[in-house]
Amino acid sequence: MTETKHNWTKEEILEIYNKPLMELMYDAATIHREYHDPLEVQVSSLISIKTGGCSEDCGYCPQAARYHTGIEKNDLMSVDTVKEMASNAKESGASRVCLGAAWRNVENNEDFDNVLDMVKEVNSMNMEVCCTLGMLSQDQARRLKEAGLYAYNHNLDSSEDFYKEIISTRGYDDRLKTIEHAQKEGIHVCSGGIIGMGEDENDRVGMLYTLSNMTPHPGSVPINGLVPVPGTPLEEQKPVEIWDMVRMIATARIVMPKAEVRLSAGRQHMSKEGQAMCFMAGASSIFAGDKLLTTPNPEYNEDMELFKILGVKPKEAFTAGEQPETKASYKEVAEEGREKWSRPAHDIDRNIEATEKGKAARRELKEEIK
Ligand code: SAM
Ligand code: DTB
Ligand code: SF4
Repeated sequence: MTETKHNWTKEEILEIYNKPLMELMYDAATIHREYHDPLEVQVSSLISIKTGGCSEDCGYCPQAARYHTGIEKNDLMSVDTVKEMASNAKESGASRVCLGAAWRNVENNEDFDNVLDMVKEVNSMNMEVCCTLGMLSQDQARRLKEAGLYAYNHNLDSSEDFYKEIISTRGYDDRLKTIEHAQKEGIHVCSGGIIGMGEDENDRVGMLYTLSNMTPHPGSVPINGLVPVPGTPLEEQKPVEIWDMVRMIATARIVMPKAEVRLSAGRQHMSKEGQAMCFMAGASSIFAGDKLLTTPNPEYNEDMELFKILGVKPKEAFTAGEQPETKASYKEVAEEGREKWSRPAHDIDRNIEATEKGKAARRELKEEIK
């Protein structure tokens, strides 16, 4: 078996990324077969438990309150609704549920208590539970783990350099700190990013460099193609070329052989053939269901048709790790004081412009209502 390596250099990763595509796909497919059953695909279902109204300025995100994207701010979903949605997802073949909240970071409040109950309930349905709630303190990670959390999604999104051109309200170091908090509690880390935001190949490689030098490697690595949402600063970006998606997936597969490499956002614009190439190049997981968090995703029937054509089937839960045990102590808050997160607050012209446009659009709406 090819050894798992944690000291990749950027040069080595760049060389892999730039191999002739046919060679790159073959190498990735070979490694994929060493570590995984290529006929199994992990199916993960996203539930947006708290949508919109987010304080951050992430340039790609339709849920940032400051942009005018038409996404309404909702309250936290009820535990019962989450249970029902998870049960439907399980019936459709999903082995993992990912609960997403449009938060900068977790606060120790009633909403977080409810999220912990959601985790406990979905874990008791024998599904892998993942959360993506923003930044987490060590004690919050401990409570999530004790509630029964299997994985935590926290994306690096891009290289450290390019990150600064996309987000000004949160820092890369804080993202890394949150990942460390999850890892310390024995929670599987899910971390990847987005391509198609205007980054160059060095940024893509830079992100894979940071991820592939973590010990252990993230358990899953979502590769998202940017969904360019009107009203966001990145609204005019062209959908990423399928060849770039294949290259990114194949490179992730080679440098992190054990990870589930997830073909994530952007499938709505991909042909069946394009997606098949991504699976051939080492993708081993998808988000299924006709909605991601707020944007469309292929219909369930379309995915099942593709699985049939390719001869693949959904993966069982807990094949890469044990099911966590829920402990009553998840209800106890141990930490004193609040974690301090950085706020770099540099200017990003594109984000400032989109914010101004958002303000103007809201003023116009108010006038119309009067
Ligand atoms: N608020 C939390 C956070 O930022 O960590 C969790 C939710 S956030 C929406 C989760 C991830 O979704 C982001 O890190 C980003 O990688 C991805 N994402 C958001 N908007 C996207 C878009 N328009 N296209 C592709 N991926 C997107
Ligand atoms: C991830 O890497 N991609 C998912 C999940 N983790 C949370 C989210 C994609 C969001 C796409 C834009 C939207 O639907 O709002
Ligand atoms: Fe908020 Fe997360 Fe969207 Fe950034 S990516 S605006 S933190 S929901």
